[in-house]
Amino acid sequence: MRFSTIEKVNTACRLCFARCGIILHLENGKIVKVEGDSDDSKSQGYLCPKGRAIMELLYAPDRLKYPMRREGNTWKRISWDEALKVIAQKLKEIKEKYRAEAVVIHMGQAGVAQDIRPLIQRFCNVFGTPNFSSSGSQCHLARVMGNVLTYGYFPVPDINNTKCIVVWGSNPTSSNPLMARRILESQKRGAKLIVIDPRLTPLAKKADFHLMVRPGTDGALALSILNVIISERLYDEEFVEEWTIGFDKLVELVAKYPPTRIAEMTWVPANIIKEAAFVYGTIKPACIIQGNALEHNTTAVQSIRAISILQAIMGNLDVPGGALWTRFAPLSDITLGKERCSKVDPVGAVEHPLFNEFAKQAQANLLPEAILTEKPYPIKAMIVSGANPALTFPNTQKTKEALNKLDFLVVMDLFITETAKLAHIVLPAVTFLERTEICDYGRFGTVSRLTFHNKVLPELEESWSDWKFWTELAKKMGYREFFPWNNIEDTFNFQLKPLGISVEQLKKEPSGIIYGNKEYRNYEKDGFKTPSGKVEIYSEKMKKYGFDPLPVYKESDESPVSRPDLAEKYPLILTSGARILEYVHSRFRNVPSLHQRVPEPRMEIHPETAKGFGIRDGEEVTVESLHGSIKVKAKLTESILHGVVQISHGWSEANANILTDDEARDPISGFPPLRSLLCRVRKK
Ligand SMILES: Nc1nc2c(c(=O)[nH]1)N[C@H]1C(S)=C(S)[C@@H](COP(=O)(O)OP(=O)(O)OC[C@H]3O[C@@H](n4cnc5c(=O)[nH]c(N)nc54)[C@H](O)[C@@H]3O)O[C@H]1N2
Ligand SMILES: Nc1nc2c(c(=O)[nH]1)N[C@H]1C(S)=C(S)[C@@H](COP(=O)(O)OP(=O)(O)OC[C@H]3O[C@@H](n4cnc5c(=O)[nH]c(N)nc54)[C@H](O)[C@@H]3O)O[C@H]1N2
Ligand code: SF4
Ligand SMILES: [Mo]
Repeated sequence: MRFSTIEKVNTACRLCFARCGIILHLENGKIVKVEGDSDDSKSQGYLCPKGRAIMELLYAPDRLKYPMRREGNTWKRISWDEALKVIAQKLKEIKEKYRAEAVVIHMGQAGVAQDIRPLIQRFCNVFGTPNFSSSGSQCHLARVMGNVLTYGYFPVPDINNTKCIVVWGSNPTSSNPLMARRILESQKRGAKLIVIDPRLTPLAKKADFHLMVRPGTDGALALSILNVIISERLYDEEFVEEWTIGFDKLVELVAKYPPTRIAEMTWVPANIIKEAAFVYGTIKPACIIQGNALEHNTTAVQSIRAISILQAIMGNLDVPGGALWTRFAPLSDITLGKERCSKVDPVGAVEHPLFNEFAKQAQANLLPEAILTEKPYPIKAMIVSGANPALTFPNTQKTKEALNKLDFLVVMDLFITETAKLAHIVLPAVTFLERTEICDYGRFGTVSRLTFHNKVLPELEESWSDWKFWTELAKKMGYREFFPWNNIEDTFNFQLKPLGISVEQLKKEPSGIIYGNKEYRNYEKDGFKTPSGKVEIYSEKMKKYGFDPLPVYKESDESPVSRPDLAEKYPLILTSGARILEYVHSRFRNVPSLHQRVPEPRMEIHPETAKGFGIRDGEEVTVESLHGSIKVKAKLTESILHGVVQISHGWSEANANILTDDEARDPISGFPPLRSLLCRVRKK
């Protein structure tokens, strides 16, 4: 690709879901400046520190530039052809000796997700392994399950048009700054703001109500709010009558959750539960932002179901300002899941059959155990694409042991990560600026938009896009008939067919095409997409799978209430993984400007709690859980509940997942309790 001396290119930053508009200044094909695009309607010129560091990321000296093979402790450069040959041969050998399911392909949360996931699933289906897995095992799918089981879709909160916003277990100021900004703008227009979080987040500081909930007790809190709303008859009686099943049983269930009793359990004062419930119950429309924190405990799906039911009985489903039903673009399904899906169960299907029905993939949190025990069958090889399980999976010790046990591990990444260090082969990936992508903005509100993002820069040295790797590997394996595409645009054209447009047409629309306008109350046409066509407060499907059909609350497996015996020795509650604006999970610790801003991990602890252990601010302490221990510096802050500590994940020097558990999972989703464990701290 050639460029004139100075050129400006408009595109979107895809380092996080906010996707801010950016303008790149290119000089002789090299980016010399990145600025926020003030004409972008979503971001209006905003760039977070990560966006401002794009050049550092792109031109990082330690970026992988060519495939490498590990020989003992050193890496040897190899050609792509050799890499593909070795991988194809190994996969075939393993398939012959142990069957196809002995190969696992895990895809992480990196930018690979949107268009590459179905391509990797296609590869798995052609190869014959049911063991495709993804970061969906720790992210998003438990929320999808809770909402879909209740009313058949996963809603988008209509923040811009609402009168009341509940931010529940989410901190968009760090995780999606554009969303945080929209929340504050909506508040300025008069919307009430309720934040439910054990930490005093920036939004909590500005909220009308901040419910500082004990981690893991959100389900009980939701039932208590329902108790107030039902006993005060604040709910939408007409909607409940016409569109729900099981309301009478809910009335019985929530009677056991009066704020006076639940205050003790959740640590939220009873008057605050009551007042917040009253505000939420009397202001319409209202929407709830359901955060990732809700998924990381052993009662995840049921808690999310209780919250879903709350927004349903208030009549807030699919109304302007409520919980919108938006669709993704109807692209052709390229996974071959219907035609060629393996008959063998993926890992985790027996333990979490409902997750398997929803996700049709392996439950990644069970992979390390399966690799180590060879149950339900031997697993011998793994390809990891855009993930760093050595830092992001629960129970790092077990995860690393399992990765080490594999006969063959391939990692495709931008850098030598903690996971790549364990690989036999590493493959150099490209950044979002060095590849062509289609982005679906269907989940961003009332307009469903699909955009095309052209490749801005050539691939760095011998790095390849994930698309190229999977397509070339497929060809090397002899699967050309299933991977007939010569370039990514061919694949896109195939996917775009149901929309009746081509890549060429999409390219001509810099702000994308709108493929669906929002209509409200979709359920009035053909009912809810649940077995009964109604909102299932009582779910026969849950019952069929052996779960409680009502959104019952169960204490976390490790908590001062469920295990007072353990709490004597481990008196603190650990929640991990609060997002840091500068980093995405384990990424960017090697980017100097970001590292300078947040140079080291910290354990957040309330000064009162710290005092009890004689711990000073900045002092290095040992944190111990039942699963492991790490050393980390303490950060004393009034912004966290007394008795709770928080450690963000993704740091190799103080890896929070050494403390987390892979065994006590939410039975419905298989999600791990990353936000609700017991721990203790002591001076180093
Ligand atoms: N900068 C940055 N942005 C990101 C990411 C990143 O790593 N970095 N990751 C992306 C991904 S994959 C995801 S899933 C999202 C997640 O983003 P969000 O959904 O916003 O979730 P988190 O930031 O993980 O956690 C939000 C809040 O939950 C609180 N919390 C902890 N435990 C509990 C609990 O038991 N109950 C309640 N109610 N609150 C609790 C924490 O104090 C924290 O403030 O962010 C995305 N955006
Ligand atoms: N304790 C604790 N653990 C957690 C969480 C928590 O809250 N607490 N959150 C969980 C959640 S919600 C999630 S989503 C997971 C995320 O888990 P992972 O997906 O494992 O997280 P990342 O560290 O973002 O790993 C992504 C890797 O992909 C690489 N990469 C970036 N772009 C590309 C690309 O285009 N192609 C390829 N091949 N590679 C690329 C990056 O360099 C990085 O190494 O972590 C989970 N782990
Ligand atoms: S918030 Fe930051 S990382 Fe996310 S899209 Fe915007 S500039 Fe990029
Ligand atoms: Mo996530």
